Amino acid sequence: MEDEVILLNFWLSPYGMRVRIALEEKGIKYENREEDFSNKSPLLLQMNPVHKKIPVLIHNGKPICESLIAIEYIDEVWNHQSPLLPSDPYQRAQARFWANYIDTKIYVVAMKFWKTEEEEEKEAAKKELLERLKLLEEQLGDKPFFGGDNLGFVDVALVPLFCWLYTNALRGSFIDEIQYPNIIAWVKRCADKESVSKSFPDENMIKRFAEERRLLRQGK
Ligand code: GS8
Repeated sequence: MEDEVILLNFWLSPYGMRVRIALEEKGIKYENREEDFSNKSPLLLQMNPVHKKIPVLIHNGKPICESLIAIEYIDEVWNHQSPLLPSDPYQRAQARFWANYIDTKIYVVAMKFWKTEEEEEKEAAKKELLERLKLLEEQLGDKPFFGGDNLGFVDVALVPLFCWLYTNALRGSFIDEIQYPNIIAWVKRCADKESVSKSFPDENMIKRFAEERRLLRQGK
């Protein structure tokens, strides 16, 4: 029987992008279904009754919620190619540690930075985010990917952040090549991969979205 794979998603969600990248890395055919947060589908409410959030991966009718859990699931079920987690238990634990750091320390402040309307708060979130990224800059070192020679779990967890940081006003001014040479080179290396570029939204769509938000804020 053919596997049925559906992804409940929202095009701008970095969490959704993680799952897309993992599916693309494995070459899995899936149906992407966009959700409207102001009118969530009955399927989303049924499949993720606890958080009612995307992404939800639905594999042969069964839901897998939380993006990092979905990536691990994908890696375990489709284990024939492109392993995302290392096979060594210690290395695997390390990868999970850094993915957890990315979720709890990086994405949390990135979301604050992205969503806050208040200038001072925005500046503070940016400063914090840059400080925390410094640790990842060191952790990456001169390795091609966090996972070593190939894109892995930690890379998939982090890279969607940069589809935002690389667009609109943030481009160039947010994170610079002098202070973050490893991360900058790594983002480019990731973006060269089809699994990543295919999963990133169109840059113009992000710009339009940011512009609409700006106008909305100004009450226009
Ligand atoms: C986060 C999912 C999430 O925040 C994960 O999957 O890793 N820890 C989860 N999803 C957001 C969209 S991204 O900003 C969401 O579904 N929001 C809808 C809502 O809150 O109503």
